[in-house]
Amino acid sequence: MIGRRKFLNLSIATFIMMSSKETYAEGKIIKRYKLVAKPTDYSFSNNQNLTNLWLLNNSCPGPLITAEKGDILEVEFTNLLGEPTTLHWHGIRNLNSMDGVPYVSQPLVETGETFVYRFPINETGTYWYHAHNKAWEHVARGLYGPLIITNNLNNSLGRRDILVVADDWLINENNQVDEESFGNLMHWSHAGRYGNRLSINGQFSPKIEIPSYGPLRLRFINTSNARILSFSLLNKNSLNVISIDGISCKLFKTQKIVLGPAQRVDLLIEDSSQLKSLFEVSNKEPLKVADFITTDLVIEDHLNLIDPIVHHEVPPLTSAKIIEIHMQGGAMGNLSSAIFEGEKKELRELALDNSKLWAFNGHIGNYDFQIAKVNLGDLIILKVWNDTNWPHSMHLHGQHFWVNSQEFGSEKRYFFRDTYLMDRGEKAEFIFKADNPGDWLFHCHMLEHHASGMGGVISVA
Ligand SMILES: [Cu+2]
Repeated sequence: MIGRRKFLNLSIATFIMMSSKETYAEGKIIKRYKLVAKPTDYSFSNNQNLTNLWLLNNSCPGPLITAEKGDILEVEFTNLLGEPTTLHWHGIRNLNSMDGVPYVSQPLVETGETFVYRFPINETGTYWYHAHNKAWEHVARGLYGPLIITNNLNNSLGRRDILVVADDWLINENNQVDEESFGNLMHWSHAGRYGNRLSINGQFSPKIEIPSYGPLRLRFINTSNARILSFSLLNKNSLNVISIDGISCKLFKTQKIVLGPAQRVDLLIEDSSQLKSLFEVSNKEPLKVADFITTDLVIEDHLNLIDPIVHHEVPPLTSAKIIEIHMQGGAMGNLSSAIFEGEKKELRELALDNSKLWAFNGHIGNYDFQIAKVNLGDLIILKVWNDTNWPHSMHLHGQHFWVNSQEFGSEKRYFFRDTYLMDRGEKAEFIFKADNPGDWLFHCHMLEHHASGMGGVISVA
């Protein structure tokens, strides 16, 4: 945990370094945004009463932030929520001081305060940003938005580059965010807080405008607190996956895409005239969640739909350092006691007194729980065993990792991603080169699980 004083010194040093354009930002374009977080009345569809959300710039999802690979992104963030928060840039291989994790890499941004996030963008892809303090509540109330990095750009995405930002809301009979369920241990010990309405791009059952023919890129982002979403277009053509968690991959086909919380997948659609509706297909009955409507005949060209593939080869693992992570806890689990704040406690006591339910290696995780300390440049294998009765969407901050997985089809293959959805009982190896210095969070992105113990810090120094 870093103290406020230490941080202030660090931020002044950072400011001096960054305000010196000659040494730091030479030849780089600084892309500037302002985000203001505050409570806002919002309409999910035309015929519904307003719902009070916590939004960035009154927008749901928050405003699209775009930059080009090689730019410096600067976001002046002002908090007018009435309680402290921070912003995390999910999937960005960030400077540690800009990663937005309270108590680890920055102090909380209090109400009325402004914090300037400023960092270089080194990779194209589909990312997102979201609140990282009490994320189980702040993200559920709407504090998130898409972040898209391209190779070249005229301040907005092309008309063939389409966002599909999905969220799962728990809305009560008064059409408001269900507040009573925040902190509900039943949710926290099971799958997390599930919603009852699915929004796409901030609307219930929207009509997504697309050009009437020609190729398209669809960028899916699952911003749900806890719900795993499966999408299909339900026509006989299979889906062409071209990117996973922001990283371009060699095109491959699949029938549906499954997205754990925080995961992203980009699809290439060969001809937009084939697109009719989008379905969520987790349940037996497919649920239509959006329609595509064609607007006009477009004769623009189709440039830049696919980012060049940067090869991220799985390195030889002979010299790798192994870190074992045994995930335990939750309902129907095998955790009877765990160490919390230096003291061994029974699970019942942990749950009732501290709302703690999940553990790594027998320790209730927290922002100040260090899973491991590794040397800069080490090749690391996190041997992760999900020894619980629930799936978990495991996210590593600060870097992507390779994981040999069966998530698309029956054959195991390596994917390079920042969030991996683990089945109950699954053992997986997360492989990464620890070449980004700092304290990096590793946690479940089912946000209620993180809040109740499923998280810790891997320090790279
Ligand atoms: Cu989890």
